Amino acid sequence: MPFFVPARPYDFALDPRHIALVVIDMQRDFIEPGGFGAVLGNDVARLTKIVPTVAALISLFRAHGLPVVHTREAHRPDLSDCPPAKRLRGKPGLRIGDLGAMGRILVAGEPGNQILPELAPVDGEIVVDKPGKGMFWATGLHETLSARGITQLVFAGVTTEVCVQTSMREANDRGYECLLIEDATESYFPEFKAAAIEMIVAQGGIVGWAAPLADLEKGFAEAMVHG
Ligand code: TIU
Repeated sequence: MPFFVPARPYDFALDPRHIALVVIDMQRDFIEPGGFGAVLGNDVARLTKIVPTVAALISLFRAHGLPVVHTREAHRPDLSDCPPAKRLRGKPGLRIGDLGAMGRILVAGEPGNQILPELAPVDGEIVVDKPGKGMFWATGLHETLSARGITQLVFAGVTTEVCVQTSMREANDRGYECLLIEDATESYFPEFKAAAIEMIVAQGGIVGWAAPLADLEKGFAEAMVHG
């Protein structure tokens, strides 16, 4: 049975039969020193603080037997899926594919490309390597989710205004209802995180809904009590 989660801009009607959690790019590349996030000039330390909240969110979905999707921003070792326009952007010390402190930057299979051990996928969960910022571009994920009857997505991960927001917008255009868990996402720029959330919920939820994890937990707990 659907139940309501207190959210902005208004309560989110969550249907456990049709929902999945999507955890965006909680990989070492963005969260530990020496990865892609750091070579772009960012202070990666501020992203680590959401790890316990993301872990609790994953646990909530697992406890209810609900699907969990993990994405990684990852390129093939031959970089055939990395357009020069992406690889050559800016003036980083190391570029995508170069050898860094955690192996080749943003390349599938390298140590830096692994999801943090605290948040590691378990058997049966969907793991998507995506060459772009959005999770649907060149991944086949829409077909996978559609085959399972998924029409609602709860979002977490990094970074709020880049891969999370892009994925939410892609999901929006494909007909999914999207709920962002505010304290389970983070940006290198606090003002961009705040602005991204405001953009998502503005105009009657033009991209989707937003709520803290506690309100999602409350929604699940009340649904359990009332059957
Ligand atoms: N740079 C930045 O904020 N993000 C990315 O490059 N990728 C993701 O957000 N995953």
